[in-house]
Amino acid sequence: MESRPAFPPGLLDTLATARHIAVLTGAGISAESGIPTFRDAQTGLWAQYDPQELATPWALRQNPGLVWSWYEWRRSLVRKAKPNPGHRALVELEDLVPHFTLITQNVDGLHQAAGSRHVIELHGNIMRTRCADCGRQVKTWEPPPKGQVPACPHCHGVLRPDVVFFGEPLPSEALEKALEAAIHCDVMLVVGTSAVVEPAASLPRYALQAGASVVEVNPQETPLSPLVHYRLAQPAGHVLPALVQTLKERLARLQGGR
Ligand code: BV8
Ligand code: ZN
Repeated sequence: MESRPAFPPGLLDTLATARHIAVLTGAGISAESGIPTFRDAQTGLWAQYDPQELATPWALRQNPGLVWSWYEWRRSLVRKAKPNPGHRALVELEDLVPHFTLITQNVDGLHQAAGSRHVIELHGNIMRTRCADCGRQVKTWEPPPKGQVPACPHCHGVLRPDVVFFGEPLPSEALEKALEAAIHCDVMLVVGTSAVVEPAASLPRYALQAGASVVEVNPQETPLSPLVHYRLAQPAGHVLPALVQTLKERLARLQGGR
């Protein structure tokens, strides 16, 4: 067994006694699955394009062909990507606590592919397509002429990925469930997010205000780092499996000891 990282004192007891653990994930948890994050310059999507320029309703209207092909490129990366040990560790964690809520900012569906059953997708899912005009979900369409966007088979409107663009509101039910979990959880794990995109970035702050212990898993510092109780400055794909395994052993000892 690889040598396990020593975890900060108190972290395991906090997790072992938690009734409700909420997890908020960002692009960083999918980095080890080969999906570029938004900010890692060397591979990040920002390097080629600025998502804030492309992931917007006006970009889709002004330059539908470019926006559509950017998403088709990203979908090709998602199709090749597999869940990594970080995603799988969260599936195991769900079975160790009485109440567990997984909230993701990611649009790649890798938590569901890993086996997580109830995933709150704050920003939609890149593998789903909907019509920007009539709003229907669309599964098949005629391939468009080069550089064009396919037309909705129902109303001939413009098709788009079923994601939340910058400047668009988040799905209200998803946001409400996420807020509910943030203010009621005992512990919030914040994994692989630069914690700047709102309103998702405010969820850990609500959890802190409500008295939860907040654990950040991120090799880099973020605006959240000074506020959290515990920081695990390692890649999620390494540290989450070790954390969950250590928690499992702690819980077994506690149950055995009872
Ligand atoms: C809204 C789907 C209101 C699309 C996404 C000022 C100017 C302009 C706008 C705003 C502004 N202030 C606030 C706003 C609003 C804006 C916003 O927050 N902008 C930010 C940039 C300032 N927010 C919005 O527009 C939201 N909507 O506010 O609507 C409204 C209300 C009513 C009516 C009308 C309007 C909508 C936000 C959602 C946007 N859509 N995604 C798509 O994917 O194409 S967000 C997109 O970016 C991702 O989904 C993700 O959420 C976000 C990127 O953030 P991260 O996930 O954190 O990824 P990032 O690369 O940044 O960080 C990765 C981290 O992982 C790093 O810290 C790295 O160190 C770490 N890491 C790397 N490897 C690992 C790792 N960690 C662990 N393990 C590793 N191995
Ligand atoms: Zn339509």
